[in-house]
Amino acid sequence: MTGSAGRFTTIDEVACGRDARVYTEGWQSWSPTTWYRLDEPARLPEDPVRAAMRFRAGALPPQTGFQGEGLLVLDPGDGEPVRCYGVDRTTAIPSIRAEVDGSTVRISTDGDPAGVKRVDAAGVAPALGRYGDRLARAAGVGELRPAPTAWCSWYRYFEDVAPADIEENLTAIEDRDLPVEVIQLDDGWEVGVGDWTENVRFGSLAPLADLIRSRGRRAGIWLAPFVATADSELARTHPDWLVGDAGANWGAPLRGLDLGRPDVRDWLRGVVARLADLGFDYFKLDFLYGGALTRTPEDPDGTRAYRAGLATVREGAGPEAYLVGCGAPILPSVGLVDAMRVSPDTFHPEGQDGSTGLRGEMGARARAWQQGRLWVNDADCLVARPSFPLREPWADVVREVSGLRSCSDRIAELDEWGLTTVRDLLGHTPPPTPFLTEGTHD
Ligand code: 9PG
Repeated sequence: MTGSAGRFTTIDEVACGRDARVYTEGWQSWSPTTWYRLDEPARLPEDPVRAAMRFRAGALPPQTGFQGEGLLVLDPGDGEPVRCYGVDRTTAIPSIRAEVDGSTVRISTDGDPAGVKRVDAAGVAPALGRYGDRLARAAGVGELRPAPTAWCSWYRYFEDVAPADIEENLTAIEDRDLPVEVIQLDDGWEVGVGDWTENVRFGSLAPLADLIRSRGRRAGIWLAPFVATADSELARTHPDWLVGDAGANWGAPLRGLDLGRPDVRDWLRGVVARLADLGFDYFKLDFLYGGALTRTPEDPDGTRAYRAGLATVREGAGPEAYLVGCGAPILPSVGLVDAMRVSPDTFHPEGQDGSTGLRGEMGARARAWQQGRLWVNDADCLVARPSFPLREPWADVVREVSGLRSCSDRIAELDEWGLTTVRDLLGHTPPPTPFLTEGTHD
């Protein structure tokens, strides 16, 4: 479950104090990303499915020590500058490790040592800010667009969503004059993952998109364009389009798409363009890590194919569409998405009772520095109904570190606090610029 095949070359050795901390950038949106004390164990995959869905294929972290994907930060904890070790490119992303030996930390990489740049600054926020600015410049990130506010079906309806639910909430949003710009249909409309046509419950998305737009809101849609379940029609008809092991969900093994193939990209462009033609102009692009499983000598970590795939999605969606990455490789997405999920889900269906905690808090806080530099940070939906016991602390996290503001309740189930909080958080979206207080590791 751990260990990488590649060789690691030492690039630095640093004497550290007792308050030293290490930050490890996770591979994708859902990967653990946080600051650790040197004596803390790093988070490791519990099983092969989680390894595929939370970590990086072929580059699992070591049993001891720390590993970041393309970026690792060391605060020596003795008043000396914070050191960011990171790449200023978006393909061929090396792993970067920190090994602790007494009070010395050894930094190493499995990539070209010259490609790992060091950015030093006095303090965590200035160091990560400087690194983020540099990466954004190298990746050609243009002016960032303000994120529209959204209502999302997932955290209330999950896969059982039906057109009537969308219409009910659209009307409820109007009646209460809530500051929601996009009505975003999540998972549940499609025949299957890989088979991006409407299931029997939806029939056609055309009337639904028309309804949303005729009532003055934007239409948003979820899709997982870079994966397919092994039992999909796509897998049956085009087995040669699929690569790797992308974990499992929807009751089946998941495979990635080989986005290095022009025929796959042509198909992908068509899938997205059809939805754009129906009137959708906000796309929640999920499980994107499946697009970086291609391995060739020219593209050894699949990141070139991945970026070609994301560029194809943009072609299909059109230049004005708002693209939100989710389950997406972090560094390889820079410059190609408008917003990025920087944390795991608010909850999975079994966690609506609060029993699984604030799953999104750790990553959303640690990655706050990415806001306004790489993209707009999406910490995931606010859930404001009274039945979610963690709604108050979760709203605080969203208020503090989410640049994209969305909510996901049946509006009719909101009490006074819920309505006030939706109004407040969605009515005060931060600008697409860095957060003023990006915090420290403590
Ligand atoms: C729709 C959902 C929502 C959600 C996304 C994503 O590891 N897993 O099995 C796993 C399942 C679902 C999931 C993340 C991981 O959630 O983050 O907002 O859109 O898909 O299916």
